[in-house]
Amino acid sequence: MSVKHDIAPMKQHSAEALDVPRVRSDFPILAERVNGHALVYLDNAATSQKPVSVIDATSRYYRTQNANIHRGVHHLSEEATKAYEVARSKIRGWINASLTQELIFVRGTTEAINLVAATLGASLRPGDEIVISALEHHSNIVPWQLLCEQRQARLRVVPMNDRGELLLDDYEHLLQGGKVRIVALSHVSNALGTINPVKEMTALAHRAGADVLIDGAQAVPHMSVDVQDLDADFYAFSGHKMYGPTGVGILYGKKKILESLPPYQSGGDMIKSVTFEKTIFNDLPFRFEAGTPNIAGGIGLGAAVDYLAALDMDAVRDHEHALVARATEALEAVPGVRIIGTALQKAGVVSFVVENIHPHDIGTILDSDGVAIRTGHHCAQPTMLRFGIPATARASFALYNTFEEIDVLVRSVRHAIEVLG
Ligand code: 7TS
Repeated sequence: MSVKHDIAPMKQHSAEALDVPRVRSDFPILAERVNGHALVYLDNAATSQKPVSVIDATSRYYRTQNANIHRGVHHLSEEATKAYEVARSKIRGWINASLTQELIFVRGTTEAINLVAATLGASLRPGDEIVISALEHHSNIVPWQLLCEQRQARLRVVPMNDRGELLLDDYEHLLQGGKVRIVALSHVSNALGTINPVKEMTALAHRAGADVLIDGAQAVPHMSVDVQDLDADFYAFSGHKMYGPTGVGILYGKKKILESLPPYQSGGDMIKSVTFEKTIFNDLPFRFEAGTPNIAGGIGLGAAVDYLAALDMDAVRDHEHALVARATEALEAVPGVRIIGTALQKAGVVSFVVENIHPHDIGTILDSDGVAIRTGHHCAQPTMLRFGIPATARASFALYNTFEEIDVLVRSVRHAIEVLG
């Protein structure tokens, strides 16, 4: 095997510890009570909570800046355009893209992947291959499946082992066929928490002549991401999972590739000029941003980046790593509990099943104790199938979660077993 799997070891020298109580005070919803209990919010992989600064930035836009962007000469339109484009620059810096033209505002990860499938995918020929992995979210499976049907291309899947780690020998073997045009992989699995060695996998794909899309939805909230270092051609993520608003996300794409792609959606803002005979398309990134965007969302995402940039992302990663380790150890000690996804490199997620109890029932008892988790297939049904289960209970962590909250989670799981077992 030519690739080492252990790509993200815990740093030995500890980053400056995260000031969790201070962080918690920035998130008003954490003071809510649910069913008579203090809220313990452990459904962060579905969506994270929002700090005051993000809430204020979106509300300030509507109170003082609201206008459409990229068109008006009046004061408010200029203010709104400036705020939106400043947000784009902040996000550029945060993921270390070299140009703001390489950042396309989209609705979220799902739209980002659909955009790439619809544009890059348009050049596929019959017999070409697309490689994804066995632990993808449905949004990184279905668009490729549809594309394969349209272009008579073939979908290939990198398998995983019983810990939920991708089998890199099999991946290399798939690439050797010489037909792979696109590789689309999650950076971090939402159902298992596995961190995939995407930098190494990208390099291998490039050597085989394929373009690479990384689904970073579950990575950007948990670790610093440098798109130039990863060298992926596309990197997609959602604002709402990284403390920003819903309905906004980013598709990063290398300028050279974006310039070569046909338009995605068409209409206003993505054009330079239109006559009934011919339309000249706009420059990047606007040529992929048809119509009035989620302006408040973009500005809010800029505020979320400010929030994270003021923290040490290594400290965030270390804190969450400790939470995952503690939750894993404590849950494993509960008779009847089995952890699903035991990769050596994990971020943010602990999925588990309890003998003879359906995950939905666990979730309902936990909710009565004020603990919010997600239960189900997590939009990753092939992952569930691989483990021979229909669903898991999933606790997913954010920078504001505490060890005390894990104690509450584990007590509540024991409570559920007492009631249901
Ligand atoms: N990719 C991954 C890895 C995800 O976890 C999700 C959402 C998506 C893509 C889609 O993101 P969206 O913002 O476009 O919806 N994952 C989850 C989850 O784990 N629970 O709810 C949504």
